Amino acid sequence: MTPHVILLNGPNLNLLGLRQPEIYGAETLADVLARCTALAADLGLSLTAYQSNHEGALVEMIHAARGTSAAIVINPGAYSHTSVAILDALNAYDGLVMEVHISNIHKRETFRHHSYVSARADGVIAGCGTEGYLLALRRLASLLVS
Ligand code: CA2
Repeated sequence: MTPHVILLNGPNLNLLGLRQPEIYGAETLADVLARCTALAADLGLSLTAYQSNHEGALVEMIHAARGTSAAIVINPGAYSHTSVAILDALNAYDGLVMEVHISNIHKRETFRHHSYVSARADGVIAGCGTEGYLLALRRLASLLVS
């Protein structure tokens, strides 16, 4: 059976490509999702993507992945640095978790250096631009597709 992956993007990532291209690149979220969907199909994964600016909505999307998805790729945005609720939801999820940050959070302000989600993530990618999402999918395929 084709392993299913949920791609979650948190607050403000709907603005990708529209503001701050020097930090987050010129691609829109739609561009990124198109590349991820095509790569996932090539790798033998199916993919569903969601974006929300609301912490509770992200928690509910993680709950919905329980029992239906083999893995979650998540860029929690600013909630990375604040959200115990998202960490708790991921701790209640039994599949693989890949955390992606477009920028290198360790090269930025000190408040971005800690991510609650990293305590649960099976892998963390930061500073690889939007290519980080594709790298996360490649890692999941190597773990899930035989
Ligand atoms: O580097 C990342 O991917 C971040 O998760 C992005 C978050 C930031 O709070 C984290 O520290 C690192 C911010 C996402 C905001 O995205 C925008 C994209 C374009 C224009 C404005 C915001």
